[in-house]
Amino acid sequence: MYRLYDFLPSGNGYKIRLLLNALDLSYDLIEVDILKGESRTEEFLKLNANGRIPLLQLENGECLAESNAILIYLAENTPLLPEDRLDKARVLQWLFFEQYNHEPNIAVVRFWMTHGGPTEEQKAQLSAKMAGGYAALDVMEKRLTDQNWLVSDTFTVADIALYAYTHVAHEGGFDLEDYPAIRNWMERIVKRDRHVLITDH
Ligand SMILES: N[C@@H](CCC(=O)N[C@@H](CS)C(=O)NCC(=O)O)C(=O)O
Repeated sequence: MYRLYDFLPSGNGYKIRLLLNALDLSYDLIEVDILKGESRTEEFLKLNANGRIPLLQLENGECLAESNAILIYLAENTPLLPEDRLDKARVLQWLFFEQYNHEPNIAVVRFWMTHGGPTEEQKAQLSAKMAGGYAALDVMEKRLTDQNWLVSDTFTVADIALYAYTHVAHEGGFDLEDYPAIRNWMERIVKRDRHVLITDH
């Protein structure tokens, strides 16, 4: 049985819970309260030297970190990761985009806003972070205006990775009113079998 170390409000962790449920895979959830430093204990650092969730422990005890690497591992040989070389690379394209352009803006601002921010220091970065977040949403909107899904018109782990923080972007103050294609895409995701909420596992 897989063991997932996770913190339920985390979008990075939610990606893994979305995928495990979509694939109907059972797992044990080990909750790690990152706000109390539980991902930085000596014990946890032995599992992930980077001190972060999500962390997937396999049946043989091996541990895998980085949400998008975990998505690729679990989705291998399933319909959620295309076999076609170019389509598979396009999934990776969206996963790298998510980590470089989307998450550092949208997830970070959400974290600030839901944890007592913005502080004076955060305020100094806020407009750049908001602009970066909207720029990422613009890229997604353009893609989803013509297609139902991000890659090859089938639901893949690219959609899971981008959905995780997009669906809670409003908690950071992002307004999705001008993003109808993204809103329709999110509705399609919610209607899929075995969809779970960010608070679920
Ligand atoms: N790039 C990593 C980011 C992981 C990450 O930032 N995790 C945060 C929660 S979303 C965390 O564990 N923070 C606790 C800490 O830094 O102590 C991934 O995609 O998994």
